[in-house]
Amino acid sequence: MAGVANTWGYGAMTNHFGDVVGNSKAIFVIGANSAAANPIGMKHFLQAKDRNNAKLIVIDPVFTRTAAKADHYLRIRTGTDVAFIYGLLHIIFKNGWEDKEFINDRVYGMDEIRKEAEHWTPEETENVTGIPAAQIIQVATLMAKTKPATVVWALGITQHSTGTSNTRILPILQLVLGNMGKKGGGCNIIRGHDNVQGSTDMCNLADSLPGYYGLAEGSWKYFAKAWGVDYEWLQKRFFAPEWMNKKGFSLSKWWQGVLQEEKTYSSSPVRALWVQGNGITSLAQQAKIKEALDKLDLLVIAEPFLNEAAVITERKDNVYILPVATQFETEGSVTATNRSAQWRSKVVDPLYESKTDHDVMFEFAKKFGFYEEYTRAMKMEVKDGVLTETKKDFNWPDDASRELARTLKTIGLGGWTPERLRAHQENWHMFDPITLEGYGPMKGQYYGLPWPSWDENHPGSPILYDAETAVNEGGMGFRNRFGLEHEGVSQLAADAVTVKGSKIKGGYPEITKDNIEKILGITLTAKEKELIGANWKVDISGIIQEKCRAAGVAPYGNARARTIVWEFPDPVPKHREPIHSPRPDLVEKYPTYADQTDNFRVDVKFISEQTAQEWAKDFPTMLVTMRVVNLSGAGMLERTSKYLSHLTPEMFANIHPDLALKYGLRDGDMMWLHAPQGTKIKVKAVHDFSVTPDRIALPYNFAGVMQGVDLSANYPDGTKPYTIGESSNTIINYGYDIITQIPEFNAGLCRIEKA
Ligand SMILES: Nc1nc2c(c(=O)[nH]1)N[C@H]1C(S)=C(S)[C@@H](COP(=O)(O)OP(=O)(O)OC[C@H]3O[C@@H](n4cnc5c(=O)[nH]c(N)nc54)[C@H](O)[C@@H]3O)O[C@H]1N2
Ligand SMILES: Nc1nc2c(c(=O)[nH]1)N[C@H]1C(S)=C(S)[C@@H](COP(=O)(O)OP(=O)(O)OC[C@H]3O[C@@H](n4cnc5c(=O)[nH]c(N)nc54)[C@H](O)[C@@H]3O)O[C@H]1N2
Ligand SMILES: [Mo]
Repeated sequence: MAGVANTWGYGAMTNHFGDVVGNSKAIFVIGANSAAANPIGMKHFLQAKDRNNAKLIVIDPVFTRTAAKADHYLRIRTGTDVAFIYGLLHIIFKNGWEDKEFINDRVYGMDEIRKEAEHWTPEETENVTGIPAAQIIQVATLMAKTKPATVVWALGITQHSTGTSNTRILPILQLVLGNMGKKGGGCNIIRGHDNVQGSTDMCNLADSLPGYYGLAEGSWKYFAKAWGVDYEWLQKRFFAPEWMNKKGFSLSKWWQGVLQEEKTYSSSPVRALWVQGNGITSLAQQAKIKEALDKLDLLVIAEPFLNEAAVITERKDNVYILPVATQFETEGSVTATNRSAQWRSKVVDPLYESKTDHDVMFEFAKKFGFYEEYTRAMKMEVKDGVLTETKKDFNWPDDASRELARTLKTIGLGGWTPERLRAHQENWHMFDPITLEGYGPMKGQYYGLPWPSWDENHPGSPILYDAETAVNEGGMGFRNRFGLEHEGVSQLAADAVTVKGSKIKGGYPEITKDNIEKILGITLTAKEKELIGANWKVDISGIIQEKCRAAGVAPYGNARARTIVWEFPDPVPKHREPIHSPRPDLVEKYPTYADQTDNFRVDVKFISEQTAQEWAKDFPTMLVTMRVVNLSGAGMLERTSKYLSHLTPEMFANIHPDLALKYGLRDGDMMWLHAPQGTKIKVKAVHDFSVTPDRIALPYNFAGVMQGVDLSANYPDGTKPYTIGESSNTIINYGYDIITQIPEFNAGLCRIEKA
C-alpha cells in the first residue's frame, strides 16, 4: 500500500539488490533490520553470502533477526554512528588503506574528514559507542581489504537529531574506500513504504518542489511554464508572495503550528488538517498531537481504512472521513527503492462509494476553483521545441506520466514514457535479476529504467556515478551542483576522470545555455538559441539533452563529491550526543546543536532540552523502536486482519530479564514506561535477550489506547481493529533532526515502573 504523505526516509539506492547478489563481497548493514522490515531485500543479502561468500556486518543496538545472520555483529549505543564511522576511518587513514586515486580525482574536502577522524582513536570510539576497540579494528580491516563492499542503511540511521550527519558520514566512508560508482559497492539505502521513493521524487515534502527543485523564484517560474499557468497566478495561491519560497510545516511538527502557545512563523496558525495516507499515530509526540487535533477547526481524513487520528481526538464535530480506494483499484507508475519505475494495472474498479486518490484531489480542485489550472499540463506536449496545449482532454494516468517525464529533469525522468513503462511491465520475464539488463524486445534497457533515464532512448542508470560506463549506457560522474569552485578549489572531477565515451576529457560543469557551445564544442542555430532554456534543469525545448546525448555527456556535469557541506551547521559530520543521552559526561564533551528558530516555521529545541536537567538520572533506560514482520506503519491495515493481528495480540516491549528483575517484572507482567516529557504508556514486558539490560525495544504499530486509557468507544461502529494498544509514539522523546526535522524515534530514555 502506498502511504501517500510519506516523507521520512531519504536518499535512494545508488545500486540495487541484484547488484548486491552478483557483486558485493561485504555487506555493511547499519541501522536496518531487513529480516523484519524488508524480507525481500534480506533474501538478497543471504544469496550474496551463498554466492560470493560475502561477509555480512550488522551494526545495531539490538540483536535483531538480521544480526542473527551476521558474520560480525557490533552492538552500538543508539545515536553514536558518526563516532563509529570516524573510528573506522581513523584506522583506515592510519594504515593508508584509503583509495588515494579515487579521493584525489573525484572527491572534494577529504582533508577535513581526515582531521576529524584523528580524534576518534579506537579507545575513544569504544568509550562513546560501546563497541569494543578490537571489534572496531577488525571491521575496519575487513572493510578496507574486502572490495567491493556495499553499505546498507534505513531508519536506525535517519531517526536521530544527527540523522543528516549519519546519512553523510556513510557515503564518505564509501568515498574513502573507493566503493562509489562500482558494481557491488555504493550506498543501498532501503526506502520504507512501497513507492516512498516515488512520493519524495514527486514532492511529498515541505521544503522543495517536485523533482527536488528548490523553493526559489526560478523553479516556480519553470513550473509555471511547465504547467501552462501564469507565475502571478501561482503567487496568488499564497497568503503573500514571500510565503512562496518558505518551507511549509513538516509532517512531524504540524501540531506545533496548531497550538497557539507555541510560537510559529506562519501567516496564521494551522486551522484545518487534511490527512491522505498518513496514520497520524505513527508520529512522535502523540499527547501534543491529540491536543492539536482537538483544537483544529476541521479534520478531513481521506483513506481506505479508519484512521486512528479520528479515535485519539475528543472532538465530536467537523471530522470527515472520505473513503479512498486502495492501490489495487487504480493504475499508474510507482518508484522502487533502486529508482526503477514499475507500472501497475488496476485489479478492480474502486469499490462501493470510494474514489481513487487522484479523483479525490480532482474533486478538491474543482470545489476550490482551480481544476483547469491543476490539470492543464496533462493536455500539453512539446511541439517543435515549444510546450503547447494540444488536447481537449487528458487521459489518466498516461498523460500524468508524460507530464512527469517532460518536466522532472533534475532526476532525469525524461525516458519514463507510459509506453516504455508498460512494456517493462509486460516483459518482466525478459530482464536479468542480477544486472537488470533486458533481453529480446527489452535489449538495451535496464529494468524499470532506473533514473536518471535522460531521454526516450536512454536505458536507465542501474548504478549511479559509474564513470566507466558511457552516459548513453547508464554511466555518469558525480553531479556538479555546488558551483565550479569553493575556496579556490575546483569542484569538477580531475582530468583523469573521463566518463567512458564522452567527448569531453575529464570533469565538466553542468550544461547551460551560456556554456553549451564552448563545453560541447558546437554551434547552435539562431532558432535553437531562441528556444533553449537557461540550463539543463529548465530546458523545456529538450535541446540541451539532445546535444548532450550526441556528445556522450550527462547534462548535470562531471564533478567531485563534496564531503563538506558549507551551508550546514556541521560542515563536516560531527558526533553529537542524542538530546536525551544516557551519558551526562559525554553531553558535556559532545553537546547537541544550538536551539533553532523558524525551521519549517517552528522553533526547535536542541541544547536547551538536552541540558534542561540530567535526564539520565530519572530516566535511566534507553529506548529504541522496532518493526515487527506482521504489522506495518501505524498498523491499521494489519490490525484489521484477524490472522496478522493475532501474531502480536497486544502491545509489548522487549526487555532483558536482568532489567526486568530489577523492577520485579516477570515475563508477561504489565509495566508503565515514563518519558521525559511527562507522558507514559502501559505495556506488557516480554523477556527477551535481543536487548541488553540498559535498553528496551518497542514496536510502533499500535494505537487505540493512550496513557492507560482504552479508546475503544471512540471507534465508529464496526471499525475497531482486532488489536489495539498503546502507541510507542506517546513516549518517544522530544527531538528532531537539525535539517530534515525527522523525529528522534531511535534515541531516547525512559523510566520503568511495575504496573
Ligand atoms: N516510534 C516510531 N514511529 C515511527 C517510525 C519508527 O520507526 N518508530 N517510523 C516512521 C516511518 S519510517 C514511517 S514511514 C511512518 C509510517 O507510518 P504511516 O505514514 O502512518 O504509514 P502507514 O500506517 O503504512 O499508512 C498510513 C495510512 O495510509 C493509509 N493508506 C494505505 N493505502 C492508501 C492509499 O492508497 N491511499 C490513501 N489515501 N491512503 C492509504 C493506511 O490505511 C494508513 O492509515 O511511521 C513513522 N513512525
Ligand atoms: N513488517 C514491516 N515492514 C516494514 C515496515 C513496517 O512497519 N513493518 N515499515 C516500512 C518502513 S516505512 C520503513 S522506513 C522500513 C524501515 O526499515 P528498517 O529501518 O530496517 O526497520 P527498523 O525495524 O526500524 O530497523 C531499524 C534498526 O535500527 C536500529 N537502530 C536504532 N537506533 C540505532 C542507531 O542509533 N544506530 C544503529 N546503527 N542502529 C540503530 C534498530 O534497533 C533497528 O533494528 O521498513 C519498512 N518495512
Ligand atoms: Mo518509512
